[in-house]
Formats: sequence, structure tokens, C-alpha cells
Amino acid sequence: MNERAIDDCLALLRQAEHVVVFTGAGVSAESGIPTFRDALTGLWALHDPMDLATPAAFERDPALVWGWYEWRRQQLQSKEPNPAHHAIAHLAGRVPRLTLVTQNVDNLHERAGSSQVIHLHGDLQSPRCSVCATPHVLGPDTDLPSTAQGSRIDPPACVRCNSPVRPGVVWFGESLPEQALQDAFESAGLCDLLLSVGTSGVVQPAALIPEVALQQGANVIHINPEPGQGQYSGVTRIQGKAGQVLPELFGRAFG
Ligand code: BV8
Ligand code: ZN
Repeated sequence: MNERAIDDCLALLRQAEHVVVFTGAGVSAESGIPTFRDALTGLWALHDPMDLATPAAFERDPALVWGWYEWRRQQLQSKEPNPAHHAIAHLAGRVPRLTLVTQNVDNLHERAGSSQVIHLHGDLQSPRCSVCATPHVLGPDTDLPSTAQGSRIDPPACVRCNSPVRPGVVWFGESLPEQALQDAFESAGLCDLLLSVGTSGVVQPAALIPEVALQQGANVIHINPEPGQGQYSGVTRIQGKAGQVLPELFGRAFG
């Protein structure tokens, strides 16, 4: 990590009144969850998320899409929050106010102790009826062998109207949950510091969140192993892995 950037960030953290932490798939990478960028080469090489994470895909082949999400949900059960998730949960007790906004559908922030997590893209733990939206309580896990990412599993039927149950995530082409989006924009509009951790900033409208903070005069710190593009006033970049950078940064800021 470059020392100059770090010193700037230490001061910003210590004087911050309201910190927004905005996370993407990169914050779960060190827990062994493939990011979307890796997905095209990594564990998901079988499926391009863009192909399966759509209403049309579920319409066309509900068993393939449900099977893919069940595989992801069950994979998650053998994963643990990493030091980045724990550092963020710990930060909440060190700053006057913290709002955590995530694009991720895993529950690793919650399992690390964070509460009131704003999930912009839903989450794997809350499937619902594809017609009447009745929440579906997942039964005992289908015994999916861990390698079976291509398993087709017929989605369960809704207890109320018997329609197929769908994953509780936001698919490409679907609107984000209104309350979550409103809360995220509101906190970005009020904060004085936004930490953007492990996101490529590709997916809209989530990618607007750091922009909203910057526009209203907050400082933004990007934490990512990839070098960012361009220098903008109010933006600091720390190049590194979240699981290494966050514990060190917060440890030096607050002891
Ligand atoms: C909407 C749930 C409209 C599902 C997800 C132009 C063309 C085509 C389409 C669009 C377009 N502009 C906008 C769109 C629409 C589309 C979109 O943004 N497409 C993108 C691909 C261009 N957006 C939508 O469809 C959204 N809805 O726009 O609705 C509308 C309006 C009115 C009425 C009706 C509809 C819905 C988007 C939500 C999609 N669902 N997830 C699932 O999980 O299966 S998004 C999905 O992608 C995940 O949530 C994930 O978070 C996100 C990918 O972004 P990242 O989190 O940033 O992850 P990524 O892999 O990209 O990057 C990881 C980063 O981590 C990298 O930078 C890497 O360097 C870094 N990293 C790696 N290791 C580490 C690390 N960082 C730190 N530490 C490490 N160790
Ligand atoms: Zn129903």
C-alpha cells in the first residue's frame, strides 16, 4: 500500500462522522466466493452469470437456474467471512455512524457480525414465489455434490399458489428493491466518507453510489487489487486485497 494514500485515509477515517462502506464481489473473494470477473474463467466457467441471472433464463429453464443458485447457496455454507468482513463489522463500533451497502448476495457480512446490511441485489437466503412473492422457507438441503454446479433441480412450488419459487436475488433487467436503493442513495448523499471495497463498478445503478457521495463532497476511497483509472479530487485509491488492506487500515486508524 502506498504510504501517502494510507496517511490521507487514516485522517479521513478518524474525523469521519458518517462512513458508508460499499462492497462488491471482491470483498468475498478471499472467502473463496468467485467474483463475477473470475466467473467467466473460474468456478462458474460452466455458466456465464449474464446468461443465467435473468428472468428469461428462469422462464426458459427454471430447473437449470434454480439448480445453479442452490449450488451457489450450498457452496456458501462451507465458506467463512474473511478478515475484510470482520474488519467492516468491527469498524461499526469505531465511527459515529456506519452504513453498509452491498451488491453481494452472500450472507458473509451478517455472519461476520454486521447488521442492517443493505442488499442492493437481494440475497441467496430469501427465495420467494415467482408469482405471489410469498417468502419460501428452504427445506433441508438437496444433497448437491459440491462439484455439481450444473445440476438441474426443479424449483419448489409456492405453498400458497403452487407457482415455481425463484431465488431472492435481483436479476439483470430487474429493478432493484426500492427501499434498499433509496436507503443506499440517501446514505451516500449524507456521508462524509465512502469506502468502495472490491467492486469493478460495472453494474448499474449500484455503480452510481460512490458517484453520489463524491458529488455531494464526501471523500471516496477505492480498495481493489487492480490499479484504478485516473485521478479525481476527493478520490483515493489503495491497491490491495480487502482482507489485507482493511484490517491494517482500520487497525492503524483506531488502534
Ligand atoms: C436494471 C444478483 C433496469 C444476481 C446481480 C448496458 C448494457 C446492458 C445492460 C445494462 C447497461 N447499463 C445498465 C444495464 C443494466 C444492467 C447492468 O448494469 N449491466 C452491466 C453488466 C452493464 N443492470 C441491471 O440489469 C440492473 N437492473 O438496470 O434495471 C430497469 C429499470 C426500470 C425498470 C426495470 C428494469 C440489475 C443489476 C443487478 C444484477 N444482479 N447480482 C446474481 O448474483 O446471480 S449483479 C452481480 O454483479 C453481483 O451482484 C455483483 O456484485 C455484480 C458484479 O459487480 P462486482 O460486485 O463489482 O463484482 P465484479 O466481479 O464485477 O468485480 C469484482 C471486483 O473485485 C474487481 O474489481 C476485482 O478487481 C476486485 N477484487 C478481486 N479480488 C479482490 C478484489 N477486491 C478486493 N479484495 C480482493 N481480494
Ligand atoms: Zn405463490
